[in-house]
Amino acid sequence: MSKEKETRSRFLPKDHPRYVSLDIRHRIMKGFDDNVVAKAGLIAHGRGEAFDYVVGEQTNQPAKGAIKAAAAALLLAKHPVISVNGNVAALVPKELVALAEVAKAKLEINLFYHTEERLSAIKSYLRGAGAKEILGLQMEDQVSIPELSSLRRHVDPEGIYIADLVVVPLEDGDRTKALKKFQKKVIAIDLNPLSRTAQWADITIVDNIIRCMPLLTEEVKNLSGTDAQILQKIVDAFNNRENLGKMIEIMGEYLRDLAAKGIYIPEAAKVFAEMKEDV
Ligand code: PTJ
Repeated sequence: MSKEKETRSRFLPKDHPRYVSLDIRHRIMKGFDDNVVAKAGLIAHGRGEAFDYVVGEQTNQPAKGAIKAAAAALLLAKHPVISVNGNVAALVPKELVALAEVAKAKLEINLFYHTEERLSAIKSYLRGAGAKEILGLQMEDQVSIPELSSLRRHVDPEGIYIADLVVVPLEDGDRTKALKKFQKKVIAIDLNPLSRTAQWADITIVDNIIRCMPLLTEEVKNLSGTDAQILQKIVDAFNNRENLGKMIEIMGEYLRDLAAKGIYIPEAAKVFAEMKEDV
């Protein structure tokens, strides 16, 4: 049995009620061990888990609307680029390659905590998932985008630098703002509708990347071959401000519903109700 399989069978019992969540967390932990995920990526993942609770761990209607608009925008773009960081490479490597293929987009590694070791580890993950072309690999060939001081400013001259649209999953807000100011259309994937990334993007998909990547790829497939005018109408009809508002509203309603219940897990509620009757 491989070390990985042994760890999984020891710590991740398949019948655990939170198996799916633990499995995803394990991917991040393995990514950290493999030098793919930054230490701060562990914290970012925890924040994502917390927000996922508050959206009911499901793809809500506004997220579906954002996915459709994002698919249409990807198909309209001339030079779409998907920006890849450590968390994304650890969580959805195959899905990234699949989306890049159907949307004819390029994959570019762009790291906040940039080191040559991490770059190389992420490249291996993407290659293992079937990626043929990966941009952002030669630091000496990179160019800088203005109004950004983090290492994320270094971008590939064949990728983000000339892109008309950039997909930024699990991103930090500074770069999203800089990309916007650099005239790029930005699609963000972020479970936190309050994050600066979510607020600065043109289209924000407030959903777990694990759930929305396959849906986005499917939507691109569904819409491919659609007349450009119709695609443009889909994009024009989408309003990110309204969509974020709806997501925040859903979170509020969900929390109000939970507040009314107090104990929302049916089995636990039943046990406590029975205990009360016994007294
Ligand atoms: O790999 P690097 O060096 O480029 O660094 C990547 C991280 C993620 C560490 C860096 O971009 C960072 O610090 O990001 P932030 O500012 O923590 O933002 C990450 C956002 O992603 C937060 O708003 C989280 O709520 C959100 N998030 C975390 N996990 C998920 C998620 N959104 C969607 N799906 C998730 N699974």
